[in-house]
Amino acid sequence: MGTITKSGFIAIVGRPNVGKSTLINRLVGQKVAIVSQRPQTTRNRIIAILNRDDTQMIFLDTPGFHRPKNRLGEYMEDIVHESLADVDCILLTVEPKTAPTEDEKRLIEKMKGRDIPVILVINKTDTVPKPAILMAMAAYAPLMEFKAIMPISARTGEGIAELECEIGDYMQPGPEFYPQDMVTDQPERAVVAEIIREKMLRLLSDEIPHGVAVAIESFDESRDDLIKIGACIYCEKDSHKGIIIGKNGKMLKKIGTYAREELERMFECKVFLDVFVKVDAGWRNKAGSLREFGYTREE
Ligand SMILES: Nc1nc2c(ncn2[C@@H]2O[C@H](COP(=O)(O)OP(=O)(O)OP(=O)(O)O)[C@@H](O)[C@H]2O)c(=O)[nH]1
Ligand SMILES: [Mg+2]
Repeated sequence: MGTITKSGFIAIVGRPNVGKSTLINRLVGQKVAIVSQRPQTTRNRIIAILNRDDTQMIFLDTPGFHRPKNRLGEYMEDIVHESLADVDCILLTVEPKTAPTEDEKRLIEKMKGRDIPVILVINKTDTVPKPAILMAMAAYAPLMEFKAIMPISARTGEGIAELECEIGDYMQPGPEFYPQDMVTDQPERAVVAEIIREKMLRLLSDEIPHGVAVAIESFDESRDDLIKIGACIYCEKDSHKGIIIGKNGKMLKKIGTYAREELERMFECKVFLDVFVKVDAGWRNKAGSLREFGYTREE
């Protein structure tokens, strides 16, 4: 590890599902943020740290920018606003398949006049032919002054080295803000809760995964060879609880097994994971529940 002489904060913003979390994972070469094919996967700001030679780049993954429909959504929007302040560079991430949306235009309005360099990142270039990428560039370029327009594929890694190089230009002389062996600021409990939520986003349909929160009730590392974790899934309705548990408990078992397998790989030891389900009706609009599930900012 070398001495860090340059550093900076980079916010990754954009509407839901454009691949912001996939990008942050790709940039640091490790899964720090969960990813799903559904919009509104990320709910919190997640920090990931990349050290390159003398430079420390601190990336902020943010929730997809959308019009909030409940207090959880308002919290997510606040996180985006906060992330736009006090950063050295912003990556506005978009997809080449769609024209600029209302949400994206609203987000761009918030970035204007901040005097922070914005790079337009056109992600998912692996999904479209070249002319579509050029069309996307032409559609977004007039909306504000971008320092650069970078087509990338967070999935294949194409364009990532070039993007990193471009970001390097906006890093400032300064110290390391995080120890060089640190990749994310998330506590282990938060990582576990997110992985369980990711499995639900994958396995359950419709609105159900959007209405769940996961609370880690116990985390016991007292044994060297085994971590014992107790987790509770909170959902909004009795009918949802039934679906999450499934016939003869099959669905819950599947969620638990998938999560445990990933956690065992991550912690490199055996994991005993006990998951149960409770109903907390309307939690997405209840301040107390939001606080309990970690959707509040510590001042
Ligand atoms: N083909 C392709 N798919 C991608 C790429 N990047 C992301 N995806 C997929 O797009 C979907 C959304 O990815 P996420 O990283 O969760 O998107 P996000 O912007 O973080 O979404 P929110 O957290 O909801 O705002 C997932 O199914 C990803 O696998 C890419 O470069 N190419
Ligand atoms: Mg995300």
